[in-house]
Amino acid sequence: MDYRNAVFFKRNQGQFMETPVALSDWKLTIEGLVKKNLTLSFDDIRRLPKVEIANTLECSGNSRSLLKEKASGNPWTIGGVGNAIWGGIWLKDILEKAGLKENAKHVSFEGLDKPLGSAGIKFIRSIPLEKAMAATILAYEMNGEPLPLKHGYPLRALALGWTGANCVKWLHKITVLDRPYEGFFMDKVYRVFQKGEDPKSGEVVKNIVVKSIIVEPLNGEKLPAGLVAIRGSAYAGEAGIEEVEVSVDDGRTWNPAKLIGLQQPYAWRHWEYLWDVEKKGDHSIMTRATDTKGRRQPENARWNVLGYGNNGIREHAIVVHIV
Ligand SMILES: Nc1nc2c(c(=O)[nH]1)N[C@H]1C(S)=C(S)[C@@H](COP(=O)(O)O)O[C@H]1N2
Ligand SMILES: [Mo]
Repeated sequence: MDYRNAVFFKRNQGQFMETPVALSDWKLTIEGLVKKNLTLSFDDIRRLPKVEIANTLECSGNSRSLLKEKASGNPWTIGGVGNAIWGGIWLKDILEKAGLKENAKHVSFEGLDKPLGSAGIKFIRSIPLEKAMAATILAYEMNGEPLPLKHGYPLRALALGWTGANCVKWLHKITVLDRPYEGFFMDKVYRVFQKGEDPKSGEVVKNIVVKSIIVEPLNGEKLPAGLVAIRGSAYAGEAGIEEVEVSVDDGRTWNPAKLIGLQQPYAWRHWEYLWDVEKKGDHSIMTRATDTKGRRQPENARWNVLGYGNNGIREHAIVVHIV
């Protein structure tokens, strides 16, 4: 497997698929508020116009465990994010083939994976029709290889620039609805709410928010004085990255990092800052990204019960020891 696919984070609310479905048995159905139900084979999908696009996928709860106040959920630090070039088709093309009824407003996705636990709740998610028509693909390739089993073979949805929960894997059924799908994974989780509030009253987590992460050096690393290469990624969901700045003096001064590679919507951008350090002892390193819509990371994250969308500058600071 391509090494980038091998190291890409994986996350599942249900059971992981253990064995790939035989392509000859696999079908994608499109039903609900459409003029004509469709059943497509994998070959039918492959015959549609192909799109290749770079897109960052981040778990809604990534960085949750960096919050100062504990939040419930999988204790991610910064590893719940990855970027790949995905190949597939525009969802719009098949929705147009099926034809939308006038009251069509949302599109739900269901995978082949079995639910976890005795409640038997399937991971079914819906997105607004507008997003489905404008910027959602169904991917069958990842970095030039067939979509790996752990990432949804043979086909997954990718609502471009939106968090992982909006991107159903092992896709086999699409239903067009007149309202958001109702169920545990829509109503109880992936919503931003405070203690004592009804989860369903909270906003649904959609767009990935602007964030920068440091991947080199590591938090707590001991380094000799001299030139230290500080490197990482920055991403902003539907927007591109305009600027990344680095502070090595606890936020008193900020220095622009060099951005590496292309500026594109949906895709992350690598960056680098070469720091010349002589002073021995502990130093904090912080970064802040600004996206192409002028939004910048906040000093601290906005806390919520399930710890979604942590993009705080201070939460992502690291400390290195210069020896
Ligand atoms: N069918 C299905 N799709 C799913 C999930 C799931 O449990 N079942 N989990 C979602 C969540 S929460 C995330 S973060 C992403 C992770 O995608 P990855 O495993 O390819 O990184 O898949 C999403 N799609
Ligand atoms: Mo997730």
